Amino acid sequence: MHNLGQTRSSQQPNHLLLTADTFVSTRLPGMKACSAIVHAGPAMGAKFTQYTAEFEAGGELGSTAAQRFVFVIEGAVALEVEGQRNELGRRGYAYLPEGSRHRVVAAKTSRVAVIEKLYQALDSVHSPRLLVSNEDAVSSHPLGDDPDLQVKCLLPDEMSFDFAVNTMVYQPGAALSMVEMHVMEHGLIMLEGGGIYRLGDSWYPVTAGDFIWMGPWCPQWFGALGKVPAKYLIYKDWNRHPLADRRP
Ligand code: UGY
Ligand code: MN
Repeated sequence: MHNLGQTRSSQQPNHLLLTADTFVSTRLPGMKACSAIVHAGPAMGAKFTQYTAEFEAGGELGSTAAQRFVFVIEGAVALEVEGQRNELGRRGYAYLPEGSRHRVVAAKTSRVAVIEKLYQALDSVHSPRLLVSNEDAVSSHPLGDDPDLQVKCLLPDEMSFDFAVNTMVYQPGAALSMVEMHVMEHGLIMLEGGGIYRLGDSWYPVTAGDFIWMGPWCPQWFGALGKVPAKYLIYKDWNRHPLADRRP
């Protein structure tokens, strides 16, 4: 089906919506039986890269020079790092510090959200350690005073981390209480349900499988529609001075 050239995908200067019908797979160096749908990266102005890795059973990610965060959307992978083997099932995730030699090998056909960012060190703060966990093990808290909008912070609340990754779950009808405009950029994967995302001056219907990039200060608001909760995984740069990456 060619849909006569129609798609919900949209590329704008301060935001990007990518829907599954426009995904194109590519192979990144070192990948074996695995391909990447690259959603965001420096080529479009982002200071991080995010891709969905699609593994065949036994497939493997390549290495990275950056910090890496992986979240298992579907399937299961083995993470080999620091002489240990960790099984990551659905909603399992890991933070891998810059320079940590590791392997991510799929136990079966799997889809994994991968976020990579060059680390911005702080004087007198130790860089973060390896972290392996599962979203199910993290407790949630309401955003503001709305119990129908629950947030889970997957990384510890420590200055050493220069980015955050959270999940957000909206009960049907729940919405952000304000239009946010902030210095941080976002990479977002819709995991379940859907609704309406305001990005800049446009309102987009969005659903599970969509990816959104929001640049710094991009006006943003979301309201959940439908009969099931809407859930997304969201990245933001965090804990660093706005001039931190402008040092000559
Ligand atoms: O963390 C955030 O900035 C989040 N509330 N943004 C969003 O959901 N678009
Ligand atoms: Mn935000």
